[in-house]
Amino acid sequence: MINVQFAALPERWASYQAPLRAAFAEAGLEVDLRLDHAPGEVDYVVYAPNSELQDFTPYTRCKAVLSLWAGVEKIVGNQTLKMPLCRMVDPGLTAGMVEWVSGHVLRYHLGIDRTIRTQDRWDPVVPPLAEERPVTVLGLGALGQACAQMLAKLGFPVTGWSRSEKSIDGITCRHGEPGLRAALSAAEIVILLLPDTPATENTLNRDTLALLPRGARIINPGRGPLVEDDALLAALDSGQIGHATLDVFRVEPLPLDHPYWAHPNVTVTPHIAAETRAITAARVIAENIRLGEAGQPLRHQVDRNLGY
Ligand code: NDP
Ligand code: OXD
Repeated sequence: MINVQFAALPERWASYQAPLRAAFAEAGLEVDLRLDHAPGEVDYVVYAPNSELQDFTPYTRCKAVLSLWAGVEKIVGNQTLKMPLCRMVDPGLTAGMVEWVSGHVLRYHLGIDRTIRTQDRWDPVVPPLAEERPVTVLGLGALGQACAQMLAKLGFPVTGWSRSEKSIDGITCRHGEPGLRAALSAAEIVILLLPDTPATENTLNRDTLALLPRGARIINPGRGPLVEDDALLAALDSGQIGHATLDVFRVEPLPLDHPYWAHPNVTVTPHIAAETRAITAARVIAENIRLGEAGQPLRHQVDRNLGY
């Protein structure tokens, strides 16, 4: 019997319990899934970083912590967590992010706000074709790559930027510090899908925002610290940035007195770009436990040095 502890906000238990049990059965795993195993008897922890569990010291035989979240910045530095940590790569979450990003890119591209604002007059403005609108995706991981590929399918010339060198069909790939300038210099719409690490903090700052063509739009479903807030507000006020759609913030919920709420050229969404979906995520968790029990390498292991 494999003992699996579910450690997330209590309300998540109702939505995850049945899908996890079904996925374990489907994978041929005999699992005792509970909220309250004795820590010393737990083999795997299914984990959300906002759970009460923060001290892993008593989890002496735990073989891995399997996160339900893609972003692991809240847990990656936890010194009590000595066992492997895996982040979530879930087809349902990826599909949600692709839909959210595509929708917000098309809002900008087609000028949908202008159409809504001009319902009192016949004032035709024909949007350019997607092929005339360069788009850049910062981060070419599970989510960034899927979004970049969908945007390329829609016809946008897509540039992607990552830490390591990549080659992806239909995407112009840049990497590392020197690649950032090239990735930003023509981008009319920039999407941030980087993890929150010391190396990615303030990726968009006064200097990098200035590299963009005037009036560029920013879409951030990555993490708040990727953007230097004061620099973005200044760029919005000067017109260097035309509009920003922000889903994630340094402090969440975004405080009601934060200037983003009142800014006419900012759309705030409450960290809803993409959620882990219980049915598909449960299969990912089960597959990782199956691999662990078979002595094979776990998928999507976090590199503690890189922080993602
Ligand atoms: P991945 O780990 O799969 O991808 C991260 C990407 O960022 C990789 O391409 C990586 O490069 C790149 N990267 C990391 N550090 C740097 C750096 N210093 N310079 C350049 N590129 C860098 O993550 P996911 O795609 O799964 O998720 C991305 C983020 O999306 C999550 O970390 C999370 O913060 C956020 N998220 C937000 C959600 C929401 O609802 N708003 C939902 C889910 C996730 P390389 O490929 O070379 O490693
Ligand atoms: C995640 C998120 O990291 O929801 O999974 O932001």
